Amino acid sequence: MKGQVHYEKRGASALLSIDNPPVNPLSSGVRQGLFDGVARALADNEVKAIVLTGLNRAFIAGADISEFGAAATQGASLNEVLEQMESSPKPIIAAINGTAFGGGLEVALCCDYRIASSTAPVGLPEVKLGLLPGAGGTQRLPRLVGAAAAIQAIVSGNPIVAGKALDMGIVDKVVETDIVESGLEFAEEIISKGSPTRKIRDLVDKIQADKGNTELFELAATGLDKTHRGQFAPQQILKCIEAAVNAADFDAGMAVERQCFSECLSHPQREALIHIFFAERAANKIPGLSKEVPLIDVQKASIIGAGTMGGGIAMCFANAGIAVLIHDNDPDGLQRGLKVIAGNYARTVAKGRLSQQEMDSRMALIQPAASMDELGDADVVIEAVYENLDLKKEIFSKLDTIMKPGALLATNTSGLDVDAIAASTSRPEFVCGMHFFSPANVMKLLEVVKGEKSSPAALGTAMALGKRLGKVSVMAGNCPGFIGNRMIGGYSYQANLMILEGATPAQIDKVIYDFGLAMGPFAMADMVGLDLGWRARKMRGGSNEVTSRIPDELCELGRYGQKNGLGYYRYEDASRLPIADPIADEVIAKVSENLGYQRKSFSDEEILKRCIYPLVNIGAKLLEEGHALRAGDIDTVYVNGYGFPTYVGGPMWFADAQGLGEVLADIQRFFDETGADVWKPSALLERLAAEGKTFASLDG
Ligand code: 3H9
Repeated sequence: MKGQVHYEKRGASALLSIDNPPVNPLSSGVRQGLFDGVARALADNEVKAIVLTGLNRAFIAGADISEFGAAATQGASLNEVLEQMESSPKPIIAAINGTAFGGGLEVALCCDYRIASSTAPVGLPEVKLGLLPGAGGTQRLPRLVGAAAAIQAIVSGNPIVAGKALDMGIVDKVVETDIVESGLEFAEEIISKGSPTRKIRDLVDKIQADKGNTELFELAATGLDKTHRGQFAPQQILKCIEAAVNAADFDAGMAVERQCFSECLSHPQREALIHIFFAERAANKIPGLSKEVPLIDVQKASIIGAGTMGGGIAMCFANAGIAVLIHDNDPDGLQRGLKVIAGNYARTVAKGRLSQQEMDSRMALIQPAASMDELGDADVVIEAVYENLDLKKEIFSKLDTIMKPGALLATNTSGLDVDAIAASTSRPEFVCGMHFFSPANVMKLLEVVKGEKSSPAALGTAMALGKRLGKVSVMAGNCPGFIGNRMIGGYSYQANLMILEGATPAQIDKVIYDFGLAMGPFAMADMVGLDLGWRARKMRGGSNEVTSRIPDELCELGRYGQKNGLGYYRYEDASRLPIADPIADEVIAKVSENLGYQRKSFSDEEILKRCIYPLVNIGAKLLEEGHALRAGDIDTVYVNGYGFPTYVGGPMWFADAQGLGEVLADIQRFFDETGADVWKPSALLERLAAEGKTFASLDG
């Protein structure tokens, strides 16, 4: 176990500097180093105060997440460290240099004073990992800020900027100057006052004020149904904060926290959420893509297409401070697109989430280009026109003549052949896919699509750009639909088949909603508009797909979805709430009978398997083919791009949790019953099931 805390005597203070790069989690070496450092300072009569800070970019990022669920770790436990700090007769000053999250803030809350650099965020984000602050955070924060503010901070898990932390009373001082020197000066002041200590556990005023306020907790619990539906940890957080207010004393509250923390720790949601935390970071690491590859320095971007996607992508660049030119071959469309962008920003300003000044500077970064020829000087161009391969090829052959040498040429296609697009240029090595999800300025996911000839520089640049734009980027191979859309086809098809076989849209949607998605496939179809697909099919001269028959019939009857209040459901007035409609159900039953289906009833379990297992089987095929690099990449795509519940961990993690033997048995049964290609078991799934392994075991 490596010592990860440096000890230095500076005047009458001991300076303890945590050094566990890059973000100083509380690994065993840090815990032991803190314990030893504080013990040494306490034993030294010349030391009158202790200053604690972090080297690197964080103060402390929290407990070491990789240790959860692992074998028992060495050295002092976090509780031993915190008890020693809190009982220290010499004052301890946290000099918060950077991120202080989770256990990191809890360490600071055991110090007597906290000063923070103005750029340092603090917070208790454990809920995002299916946990709760388990080192006294649920007991100390309410004593400092009151129960309502503590609920807001801990249940949301959101970062709190230093200035706000000062206003809330979490930190005592915010400094613009060197944090270590400021911490030492602060310590001198405290020493000059006789080194008084100040323990949060002894503060009672705030929690006294909340005693008996049952309404606060009842309201908060009701709110969780909206903000944290289906999640375990938030309920436990409320229990702990209620104990902070109502338990007999601090130690009794701590006992409740310990119990609730351990229940969260052993809950499957915790494992799933931590899986996603590491999967999102692993997705960014591309085997064979060396750090030495020189990337394109992106200062300026260009976008072709000012529709919903192009506009959203332009906003992503402007939000990241990158100048962007946007072109559309329809001048009116370009003006409309700019108006939509301005409208989007204005709504954010109206909600108080963006200042007018910030909106103005972002709008100034987005400039229209009347002609494609103006785009050539950009370091990256992203084509975002509608899905037509010939049109995209034509645009890329023109871009080839316009764009400066060494620029990245990316297509935002959601599933077309990137190699065919690249082949229309003389520089396919600079071409790749950058598939944003709609609305592009909101959705976190970016699929970076590797063409056969895409160079490491092009791919590395696209991945790095994704990070700059605040996206979670996943590399996908060039196959129809890439990762996400290739898989979703199986899900939608099965849902549409089941309503022919006897299920109702409301039953299927409820199963999917209860599973944790925001809405089921039919509520979603109504929202998008049934007429879009219907018109497209008509233009192609109709479709032979049996699953098109119901939406076609609904459209023939003038039921286009939410837009005219009738679709698979009916909608009252301007409400978006889907109401099951016997008339639509009758239409469905009639189409199905005309097609010769014997309608049957479905259990919720069967519906869930029919919807989710195609994702698993196709996901396994993507892994087999190498079009997805890791099972965790697929899960990352699904939680960030398709609203799959994070606390289930993504489709591949979900399958692992069911047991791959069980999953395979169901897939095999569906295949035997239907012979449908989607159910032909993937060879990888068969191998893993036979070996008793999981998809996660492939990722190491
Ligand atoms: C907790 O504290 C429980 C306690 O209440 C009670 C205990 C009893 N541990 O994100 P990045 C790694 S729960 C281990 O790319 P950024 C990360 O995997 C914890 N490793 O950088 C990555 O590794 P790699 C509560 C961690 O600058 C590298 O550091 N705390 C941890 O974009 C860089 O990370 C949290 O939930 C960790 N705690 O963002 C905070 N944190 O390079 C979780 C990071 O090998 N962390 N790593 O891929 C974060 O939110 C972000 O990582 C942070 C930095 C904002 C800190």
